Amino acid sequence: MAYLDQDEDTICALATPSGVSGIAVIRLSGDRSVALVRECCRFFRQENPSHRASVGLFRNREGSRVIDEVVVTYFEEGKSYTGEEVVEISCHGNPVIVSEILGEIVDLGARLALPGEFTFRAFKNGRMDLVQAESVLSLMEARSARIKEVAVEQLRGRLSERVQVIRSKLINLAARIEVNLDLLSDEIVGTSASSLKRELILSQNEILELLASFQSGRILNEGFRVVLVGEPNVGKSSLLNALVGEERSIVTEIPGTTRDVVEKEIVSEGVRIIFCDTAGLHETEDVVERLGIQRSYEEIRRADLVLHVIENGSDEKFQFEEKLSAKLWSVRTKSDLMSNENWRLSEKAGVFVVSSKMGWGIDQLKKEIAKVAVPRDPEECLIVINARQASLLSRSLERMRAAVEVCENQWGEEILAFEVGQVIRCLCEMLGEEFNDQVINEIFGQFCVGK
Ligand SMILES: Nc1nc2c(ncn2[C@@H]2O[C@H](COP(=O)(O)OP(=O)(O)OP(=O)(O)O)[C@@H](O)[C@H]2O)c(=O)[nH]1
Ligand SMILES: [Mg+2]
Repeated sequence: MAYLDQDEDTICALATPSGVSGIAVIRLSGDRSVALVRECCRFFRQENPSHRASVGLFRNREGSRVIDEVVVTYFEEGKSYTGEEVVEISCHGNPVIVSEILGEIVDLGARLALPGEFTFRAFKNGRMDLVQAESVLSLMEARSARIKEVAVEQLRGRLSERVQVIRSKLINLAARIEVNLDLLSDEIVGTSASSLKRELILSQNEILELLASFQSGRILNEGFRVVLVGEPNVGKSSLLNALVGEERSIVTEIPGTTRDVVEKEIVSEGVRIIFCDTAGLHETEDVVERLGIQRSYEEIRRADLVLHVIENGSDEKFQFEEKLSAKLWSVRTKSDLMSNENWRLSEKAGVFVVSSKMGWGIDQLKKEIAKVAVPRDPEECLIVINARQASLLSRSLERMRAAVEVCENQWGEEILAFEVGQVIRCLCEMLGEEFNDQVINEIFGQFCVGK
């Protein structure tokens, strides 16, 4: 698959899911789009106004047979999604009709589009940068309201703008370093060194901030893993069921009921949260239970948040052997059986007190989880959600740190100019101003055909 080699063709594809539907939309892009569609849609005029739809019959190219009644919408070059001449044909949503229409168009000389080729053309024609193109994919794959919100903002260019601002500051800085290089005056070098360093650190912090948002982005994308652990019979499975609002995990009064990891994903406050119920942790000779406990530990290592579930009134006997990278909260269950005194003490100690049986404290716990999963702040939509972008930001940060070090140690402006230049290159690569075939194939190959 090579997007860059196939530039001149007029491309076509079904833009809606295949199968039976109300309507299906077939999209064409390229400078022969209108001419090709006119061969089959005689009602469709050559001198159409842009964004105007017209209705009529789609016939085979000999004109001998009607394939369907269709609506054809024309988008002028420069005013379309791809930036090229685009025509969209809306037909009845039947795969037979779709394949007949596509067959006619391909026979007339259009080529079936590669996955994501429409978006690739939008990128190539400067309708969007690479960050925006990637946001189209995120937008289509978004499985929660929050990540969709982030993707829409990226499509509108908010993240790109932030990267451009950082880059233009660095370009300005690089220019001033060049001037210093030319002048080679000790005095100028001396006075500007401290201000250069200040500015470098400011830009470094801006890059760091963007990179740090990738952690939130990862959680938005993959979901926030909350693992329920504790001794047998303390009410872990009951708590999972109460949190997800269905009888997902088996509950009995027999200790050692849960022996495998039971997962359930919900969306709370627009954030995907994956709850994992685990086997109760204790010393046992039972082979199946031991394997289950091993899995509990594996889940603890993958967790973003561990809920240590403790039964009302009992002590926190259980100790985690290894240092946890995830957050750890204590939850006291069965509060319906709790004495007032015990309740008071637990609340004071900052642990959550819940009753799965009565539903007490469950909503509050869920809200708190959503809050820590992805904190909301005024810049909440400026979140990096793409691994390629994060890795380029991470490379920029490395070079930026090197630049600050050069500045601090006064190792010379030539090296400084080189390092700043490297940061600028990484940011250009992020926006897609520098790219290679492989990167383009990887990015657009993830799209579906027709987008
Ligand atoms: N009164 C009361 N009983 C509860 C509550 N939550 C759980 N139980 C009871 O406690 C017992 C154990 O509950 P489970 O949810 O199966 O406990 P578990 O921690 O998953 O147990 P294992 O899977 O064996 O480790 C069951 O009899 C539940 O009905 C609660 O909030 N109040
Ligand atoms: Mg259980």
